[in-house]
Amino acid sequence: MVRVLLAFAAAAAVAVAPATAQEWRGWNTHGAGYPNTVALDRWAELAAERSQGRIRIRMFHSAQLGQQDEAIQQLRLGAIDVANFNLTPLNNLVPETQVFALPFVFRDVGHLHRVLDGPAGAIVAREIEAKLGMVVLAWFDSGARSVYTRNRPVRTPEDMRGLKIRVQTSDLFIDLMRALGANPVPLPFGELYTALQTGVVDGAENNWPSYEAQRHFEHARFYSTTEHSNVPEIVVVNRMRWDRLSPQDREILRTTAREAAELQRRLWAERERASREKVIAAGVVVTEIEDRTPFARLMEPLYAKYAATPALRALLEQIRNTQ
Ligand code: BDP
Repeated sequence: MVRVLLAFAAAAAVAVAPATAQEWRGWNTHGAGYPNTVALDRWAELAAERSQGRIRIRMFHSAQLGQQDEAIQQLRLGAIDVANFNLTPLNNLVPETQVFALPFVFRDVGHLHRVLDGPAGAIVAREIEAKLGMVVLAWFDSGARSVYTRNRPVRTPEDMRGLKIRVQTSDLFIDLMRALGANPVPLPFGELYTALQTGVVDGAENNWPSYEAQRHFEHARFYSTTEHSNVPEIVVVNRMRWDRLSPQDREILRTTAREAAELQRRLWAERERASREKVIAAGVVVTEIEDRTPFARLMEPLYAKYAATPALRALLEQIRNTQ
């Protein structure tokens, strides 16, 4: 009898334990040393420390829990608890995110950060929360995305004609490539290295750190600084998880996520330079696009299409009016 009771008590203790100290699963597409990876690990550390172990996040890096489109669904369902997502794969789900992906919409990095941390950032965060069942805690920088190709450099939009260019799952990016006369090929990030290697695509577009860290430069040796989009990234938590937290723990999670974002942005600026130098040393041919007007002009129709409603136009104005 005593044995049975003890066993029962032990089982009850196990059943109760997860409510206080359950480990959350975190998703991230990048590998060791990447600014996002370092910042997310720091976030987990800070959150655990300040909550005295009540919030325990185990980060799974390098897309171990799946590619980004799947991870977004997993996070909505609660199979993944926290994540860092680029806004592009949310474009088709939340129209407001498209405005942040529009070509040449941010004037410079300072402008981007002020927009993210200001009212426009709050609007986009609110819409993501309302539509997707996830709560946005902070914004990461993802730099400027540029085009890179396998066989020849891109100097003008004409050079893009007919090229198969990999894009993320986003109608806006599909239209952006079509506007340049290229053939967009949506592919998961994790499949791109092989696609470049085997010639399934002629090129792709990304920032310096991803181009370098994913080793795309090994097979696409021509990088052209089109800098056509500065689409940023979010740090999110599943809505049900969030709702179950005490106000104190919510505050801890939010504050530590913001501190992690500050770290990410600092590391980002350094890594952009370092990645650029590294690929140049490895023999990459950089084509500096001095005049981006021909690219911008062809992409102009995206504004009418993706900032079509009064609310989206107001958001665009909000960005433009951010000093
Ligand atoms: C990287 C983003 C990552 C995207 C990737 C891509 O950080 O979230 O998945 O680009 O192009 O810059 O898929």
